[in-house]
Amino acid sequence: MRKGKRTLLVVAMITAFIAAGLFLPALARAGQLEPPPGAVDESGNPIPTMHTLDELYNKLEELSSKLTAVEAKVDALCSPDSDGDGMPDPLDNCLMTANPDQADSDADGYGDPCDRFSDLNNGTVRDNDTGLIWLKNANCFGRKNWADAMADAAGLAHGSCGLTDGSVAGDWDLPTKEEWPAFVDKSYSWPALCNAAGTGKWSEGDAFTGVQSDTYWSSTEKVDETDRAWRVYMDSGGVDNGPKSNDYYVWPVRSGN
Ligand SMILES: [Ca+2]
Ligand SMILES: [Ca+2]
Ligand SMILES: [Ca+2]
Repeated sequence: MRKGKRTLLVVAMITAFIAAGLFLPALARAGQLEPPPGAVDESGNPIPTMHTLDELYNKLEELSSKLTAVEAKVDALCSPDSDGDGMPDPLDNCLMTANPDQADSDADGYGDPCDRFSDLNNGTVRDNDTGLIWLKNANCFGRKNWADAMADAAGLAHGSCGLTDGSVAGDWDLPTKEEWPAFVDKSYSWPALCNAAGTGKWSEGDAFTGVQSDTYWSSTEKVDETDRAWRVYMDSGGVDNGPKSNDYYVWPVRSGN
């Protein structure tokens, strides 16, 4: 045998001895893949079953997702509490109304004091019946003819009318003639609008501001008379159409996405 080959053989043998010395005890401690049923070690303890790499990987994945959930919970608990009711914003079922008990009688996820309308604390109010997001300020633009009202709504964005919602021009529109009847509450008049809880008539700030018991534009043109568009009377909640040249109030809305 040549000297080079002999050296290689010696190195291989030493490596094998070291490997055996390092790993055999570990294997003994880790257990066997499939020990015989009821097998015990010399002390009488059950021989543990060794986990496969797949099992260990799955366990790590499981632990990792649990850790992520705990981190999210900690983040939520450390968030601001805008209404000071002891429930941090991400967990509060009624963000801008103090409701420490978080009561939610109909279990729809919206606390009793804002069961119908939720003030999102960013210049917007969510209609919890329809999911639409309305401008909190129902009189940011005054009275406009239909074309100007449409332009005002289309140009609305974060930074104007009290908005801090990250919206951009193009997100907002006037309500359609179908969205108005779904929004008003004809149980009430002057205006035909309920409060945030859905239990009484609207009053200033609950949840909207500046609501006019007057006429508001919709975005829907009259099909057979294109110089007319649909409008809502907020005093009664009724909807009909009028000449686009008339000046009515502007109340933009956007989707909840
Ligand atoms: Ca709170
Ligand atoms: Ca609250
Ligand atoms: Ca509720």
